[in-house]
Amino acid sequence: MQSGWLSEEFDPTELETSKEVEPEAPEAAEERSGVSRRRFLQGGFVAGVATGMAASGMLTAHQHAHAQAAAANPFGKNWWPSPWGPTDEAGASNRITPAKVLQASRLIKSGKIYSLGRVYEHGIPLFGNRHFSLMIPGGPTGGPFGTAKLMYNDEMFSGEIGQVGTQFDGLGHIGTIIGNDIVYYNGFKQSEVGGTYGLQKLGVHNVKPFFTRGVLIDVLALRGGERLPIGYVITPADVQAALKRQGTREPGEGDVVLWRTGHGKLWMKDNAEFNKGAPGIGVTVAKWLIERKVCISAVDHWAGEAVPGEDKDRPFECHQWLINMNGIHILENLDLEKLAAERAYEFAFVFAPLPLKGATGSPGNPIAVA
Ligand code: UVW
Repeated sequence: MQSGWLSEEFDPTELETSKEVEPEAPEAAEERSGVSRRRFLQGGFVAGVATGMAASGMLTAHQHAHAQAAAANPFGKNWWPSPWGPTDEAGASNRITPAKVLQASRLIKSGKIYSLGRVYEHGIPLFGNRHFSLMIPGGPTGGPFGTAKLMYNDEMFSGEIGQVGTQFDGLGHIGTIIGNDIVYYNGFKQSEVGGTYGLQKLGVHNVKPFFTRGVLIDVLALRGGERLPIGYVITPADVQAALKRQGTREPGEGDVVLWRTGHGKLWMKDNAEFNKGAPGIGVTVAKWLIERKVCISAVDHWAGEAVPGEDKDRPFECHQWLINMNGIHILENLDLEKLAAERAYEFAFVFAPLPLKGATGSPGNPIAVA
């Protein structure tokens, strides 16, 4: 890892806690034990401290309960409140400021629009048992109306509307079990988030529209071949080399990073191979994105990250680091081939998630304007 790859500035352990969720005690345990904050991030350390202190009688029952709850947090430490306060539900979309919009608009040189979304249709690859169905009832659905004999068609749709095809992951999509609860972005608990007819908190309708700088990082062009192999984890060295090769400035605050792996070439050509796994970022590069305060990490396949990733026992862990802990969205199943072919590495990125109340994500057609 290069020095500065994960700077001292980013550390979710620095965040204060405010919501009433069990694992709030590690600070206290930490102070008592004199253990450095950073070491709490290291696997197994918290559990060891809690158990050790309890065994030696150093903790009261209450303290012990808290320390055990902290031990149950797979990340060892709370990640809330968010940088936008304890009630925020918009996450990194808050980074799209008027200044950011103006900066992005200056990247438009030719006015060429690249459509990055996939067509939603029968036969697209789907994750697990998700489904997609669109039918036209009636054929035609209704009419005729009036003497001019107007006829019309509607469509009937069913499916996980925010989680099929080109999909934008909202902040209610991913949670982490801590003790007896599931904890989401900004410390919201399952009891606050859950809702039969849509999430009560963190629904995708809370996300602000994106008009910002987009940066394509073409790792496939760097590494060569038809596509990166399944399970290939993009390294920090890959990122730096790809940016250098392209002559592209590093991503910064509020930017969208789009990763080209080539895995998307399998889309509807070999769905079985497509769904087997994916190349992509691992937690190391996810932390680099967090450090740079980007607002979306986007990719040309279903998984959003490498599958399997850096740690095979922690599948989809980038989803936790980005969405759950830092409010950074993941955008999946983009078609990045045209951007790559025309070497459009930097552009204005535009996407407005559908304001589907209480949904976990959104379909849509993001565009790049170069
Ligand atoms: C999961 O991570 C479960 O889903 P997706 O990759 O579609 O966001």
